[in-house]
This record gives sequence, structure tokens and C-alpha cells, in this order.
Amino acid sequence: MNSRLTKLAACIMLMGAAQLTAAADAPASGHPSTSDPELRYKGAPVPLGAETGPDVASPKAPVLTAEEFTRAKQIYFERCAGCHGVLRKGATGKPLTPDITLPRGTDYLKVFIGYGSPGGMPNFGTGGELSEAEVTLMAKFLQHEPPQPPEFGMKEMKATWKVLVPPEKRPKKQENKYNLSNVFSVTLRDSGEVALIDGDTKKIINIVKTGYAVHISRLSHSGRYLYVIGRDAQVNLIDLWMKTPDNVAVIKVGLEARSVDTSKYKGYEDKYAIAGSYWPPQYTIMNGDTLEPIKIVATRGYTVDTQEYHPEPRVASIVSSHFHPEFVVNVKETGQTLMVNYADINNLKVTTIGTERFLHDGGWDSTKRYFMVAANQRNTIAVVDAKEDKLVKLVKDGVGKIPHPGRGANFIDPKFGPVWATSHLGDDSIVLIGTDPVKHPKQAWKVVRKLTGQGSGSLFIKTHPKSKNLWVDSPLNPASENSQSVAVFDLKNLDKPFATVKVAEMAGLGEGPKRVVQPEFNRNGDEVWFSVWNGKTQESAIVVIDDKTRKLKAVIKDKRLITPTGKFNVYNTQNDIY
Ligand code: DHE
Repeated sequence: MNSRLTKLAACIMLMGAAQLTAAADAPASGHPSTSDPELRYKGAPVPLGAETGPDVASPKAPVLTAEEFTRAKQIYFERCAGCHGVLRKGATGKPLTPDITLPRGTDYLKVFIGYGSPGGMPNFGTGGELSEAEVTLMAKFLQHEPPQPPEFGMKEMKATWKVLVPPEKRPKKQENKYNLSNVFSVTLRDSGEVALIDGDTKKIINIVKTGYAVHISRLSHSGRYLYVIGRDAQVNLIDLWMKTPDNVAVIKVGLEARSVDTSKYKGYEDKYAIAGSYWPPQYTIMNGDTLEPIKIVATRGYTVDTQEYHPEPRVASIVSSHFHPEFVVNVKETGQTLMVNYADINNLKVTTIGTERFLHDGGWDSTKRYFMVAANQRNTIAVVDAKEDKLVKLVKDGVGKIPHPGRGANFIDPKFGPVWATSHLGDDSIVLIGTDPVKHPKQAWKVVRKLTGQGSGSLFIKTHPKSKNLWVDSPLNPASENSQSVAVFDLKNLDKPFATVKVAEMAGLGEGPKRVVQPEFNRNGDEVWFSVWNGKTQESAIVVIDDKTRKLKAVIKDKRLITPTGKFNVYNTQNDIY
């Protein structure tokens, strides 16, 4: 960059990201003080192709050739959309629509992109991720109208839908000898597969092809069917009764997605599946055993607080109610929790509960009546009553920075009774929230205790009704001694500091980041499994710890275990045990 730009850079650095925000009425949380772990987490590529269009050349913006447009779109989806949104309306990052970017102009934007900002924007230029020409290209591109990816309706879904083994040709009973309740579905993030691992023998049963950058697995009520969703919105249905469990149906429900679940209410067991997508912003209800799409519902609408229209509110976590025939669908950018009643899909009843913006992940309390969902950029846990279909409380006091529970952890605090706990991406705290309004009304929906963990960058926390331990990971902590180990707390004595278990070291791997991620218990609750998540071309492993002794029990290594991350034990996932 030339000296004029360097001066401008210094000036903008001083002004900070607030300048970009001011005009835009951006989310109050915005970028300020975005930490390294957060950026690492949010900055993942969005699986939309450069062909996504159509392109709209804005007359006032700098001219771009068709080739430049294509290249810029690709860079945008790979590097920017995860934070700023596909339509640049602002998600966890600032809005970047032409009404904001055009008045700023190319030079200003070049500095921002090139040097980053104290508010959390990475320095794509000086950091070496983009060349100077690419920085200039992006600065110009951002002044044009955002190209909108195509919608994805019934016609498009049906074109991708395949029933590989029709229900009548499937096994009538379990045709293998596996103890299915102790099988684990392990996300192999960068190979677009899941590994089905026998929890008893620790042997791989099958490696099943799924969608791109596969994300989570969920179980049907019976435990027979496994549903897997990829970031490319591909849902795979795996029949665990087959001699070798494998895919029996597949569909794409959009262009980008993260969540899937199945109907669990009495009378509807295994009947429906639901998948939420990031793009288009919608959810799709499907037949449980074929994935045939039945109903698509858009989530575009108004934000809970300022009542502003949001064109791209993504569907985050989805869970299945045990109190009504309902799915609990959490819409991120608008902060609406939808109780979608599937009893009569043609006359769909949806109760819209205004909760808080930036809903992400969450789980049930131990009674499975209250859903605890993190509004992560608002440092809030929203508590939704699935029996009354009402918001109970927005827990804010005492919650740390960017709560990230996964599904959280339920246990009995010796002093305060039943609690649900979450760790945080943005700080080292673990907060315990009282969940028993009947016997412990004073503690209910309040942070009753704060534990101190290894550091920021935690994503998942776990215990089990039979365990006396609380396991907390910190895979995105900048220090490798923290990202490669986990903290374990004694549930009988929460005043005692945590013990460190050096999980990555136990795996005995070579080079690589070796992030230790997501504790998951086995069926009996006496083993806890961790992924040691290495680079795509490096060796990874699963480490199994004896929960009681906290000592190594087994290391599962196999060249097919490429980038293992989430693990989903059949029984615990099927029964919401965490
Ligand atoms: Fe996840 C759950 C979204 C990055 C591993 N992740 C979820 C859920 C959402 C979500 C909405 C809740 C699903 C539900 O319960 O229905 N995750 C996102 C993102 O948008 C984000 C931040 C960026 C992205 O580009 O995807 C993201 N997630 C990651 C990762 O980088 C992780 C650590 C590794 C990976 O496999 O990609 C990761 N996310 C997970 C896991 C769960 C999850 C393991 C399920 C946890 C559970 O116990 O249920």
C-alpha cells in the first residue's frame, strides 16, 4: 500500500470499527474486542460457489469485469460471508451494504481489508492472506450490490432427493450384531464423511459419505436412523439396522446449513425430520424415513428488539420437544424461537417466541422442559418453556463473554440444586444456571456459580448423570497447552480448582494444531471421548478417557479418521443426555 493509504490506515485504526457501524445501525455487540478464538470460529468458508449470482453492477461503484466479479464473489464467500452474512446485511460482523461502503470509497475500504481494525477485522493484506490486487478488488466489489444466491425451493430439493434404499427394502429387524446404543457417529469435517465407531470394541464400523464440511449428527426417537447434515445443506439418512449401516436417502435442503433433528413426541416417533438452513433462510420438514420434503418455511422477518427487517436470518439450533408435537427452531439474526407444531403440517401452527438476537447453540435442562439457548453475541442465555411455549427469562447477569454450550451440561450443584452449565468462547468462565423453579425458586434462571476454566476458546462442556466430573474443552484458545488439553472439575466439590488432562499428548501424534474438541460420553457414562483435531493432511485421533480415574483408556487411530470433530453417541443423543 502507498504512503497515503498508510496514513489513512493509521487514522482509521484510531477511529476504529465504530465508524463503519455508525451509519448502519449494526448489532450493538458488533465486532469490538473480537478475540482471536472468535474469529477463528466464525471465519469459516461459506459453501456457496462463485457462480452464485446474478451480479448487479451498481452504476456508482467502481467498474469490475465479469471475471473480477466472479473472483471477488469467491473470495467473499470464502473469507467474509461467515462474519458479514451472505447479503452483507451484518451477522456477527458489520453490515457492508453499498449505502455504507459507497460513501467510504475504495481507499478507505482497502485500508480496512488490508490492515484490519482494532474492532476485530483481520488484516487480510498485511497478514498475507490476500494480495494487494485482491485487497483492491474486494474494496471495489463491496461497493456493488451484494449478489444474491438463488432460492432453493421444492423443485430444487426434489432434484437432489434420492431414496437409495426404499423403506420396504430395508431390514425388518437389526441385521448386525453391534450394540447400537453405544455406536458413535463421528464428524470427519474435511473429508465430508462420518465414521461410525463401535463404542464397545472401539473399531470403525463404516465410513459413510455425507455432505461437504459435515457438521452434526442426530438420532431418530427409536435410535434406528441417524441424520447427518453438511454445511452444504446435504442431509444424509443412515439406517443403523443394515448389516453394514449406510446411507438410505439423501437430499439437499438449501445451499448452506447447520442443523437437523427428528420428531420425538409420542405418536410421532421417527415420523418427521427437520433441517434448518443458513441459505436460503428457511427450515424444511421431511418424511422421517425417506427425507421426502413436505413443507418449506421461510424465516425472513423482523428482529426481536428493533423490529427491523432482516433478509437473511439463519436457522441455528433445532431441538425436538417432549411436551408437544413441536420442533424448537432458533432463528439467529432476528432472535426468534419458533415452536413449530407438526401435528397438522398443512395447517402449520407456529408460536413465535421473541428471545434474543444471535441465537446459536443450546440444550435442554434435565427435565427436558426448558430449552437453554445461547444468544452468543449478546452474552445471554434465553430460557424457553416448551410446555407453556413461553419465554421464561433472558439470563444476562453473570453470563460470560460469548457463551457456547454445545448442548450444555446438567448436574446437581451440592449447594444450589439442579443446574445447567455453559462455557464461553470469549473468556475462561463456566457459568452454572439454576433450573429448578419448584424446589429451588430463588436460584432458578440465575447464574448461581461461576467456575474458572483453562482460558477462552471453549466450545463444548459435558457431563453424564452417572459421572462426577464436568469436562470442558478449549480448542480455540490461542495457547497450544490449553487448546491441546481439557479441564475437569469435580462435581462433588466445585470449590476445588480444575485438573488438567493433556489429551493431545496422550494421542501421541506428530505435527499439527491437535485441538482437543468436544467431550462425549459413552452409553454407560463411564468413558468420555475427545477428538484430537489435526490438519487435513495430518494424523488425528480419538482419545477415550476413563471417567472415574481420568486416565487414558484407549486411543483410536486410523488413516481414515480425517479431521474428527463432533461425536454423537447413539443413546445419549437419542435421549438428550448431557
Ligand atoms: Fe458448529 C453445533 C453453527 C463452527 C462443531 N454449530 C452447531 C449448531 C450450530 C452451529 C447452529 C447447533 C446445531 C443444533 O444443535 O441443531 N458452527 C456453526 C457455525 O455457524 C460456525 C460458527 C461456523 C461455520 O462455518 O460453520 C460453526 N462448529 C464449528 C466448528 O468449527 C466446529 C468446532 C468443528 C466442525 O466440525 O465444524 C463445530 N458445531 C460443532 C459441533 C456441534 C455444533 C460438534 C454439535 C455439538 C453438540 O454437542 O450437539
